[in-house]
Amino acid sequence: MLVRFGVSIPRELLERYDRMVRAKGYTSRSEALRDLIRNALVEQEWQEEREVAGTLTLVYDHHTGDLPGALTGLQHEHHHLIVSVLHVHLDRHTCLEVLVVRGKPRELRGLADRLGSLKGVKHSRLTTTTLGKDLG
Ligand code: NI
Repeated sequence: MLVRFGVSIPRELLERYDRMVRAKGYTSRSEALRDLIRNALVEQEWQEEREVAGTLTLVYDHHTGDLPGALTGLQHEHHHLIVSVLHVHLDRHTCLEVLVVRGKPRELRGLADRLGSLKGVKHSRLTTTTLGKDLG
């Protein structure tokens, strides 16, 4: 069920908002506002330690020491947080791995920090998203 409500907003702020709405290709202010609200709610889920989902992307050199063994060991240790793993060989030395993760934000951030700080990991990024409950 949709509900309408009025919003008071400074004119200049609304003009900037409308430009952003057009630039992003939204068909209406409302649709863009719904997405802004959902983003804020997902951010709150991560602050409130609710169960969330995410992806952890790692780019690493698999010839560095026993990095592949260390990564595998840590992933087994945290198997309850890892739903799926995609591995791509980017070139002769470099791997890209995407882990789909699910759990409490503190645990997922901890896992991301441990994997991302291993020697030979060139870049890591945790993308924070949601299990999608209660977002309309
Ligand atoms: Ni590889």
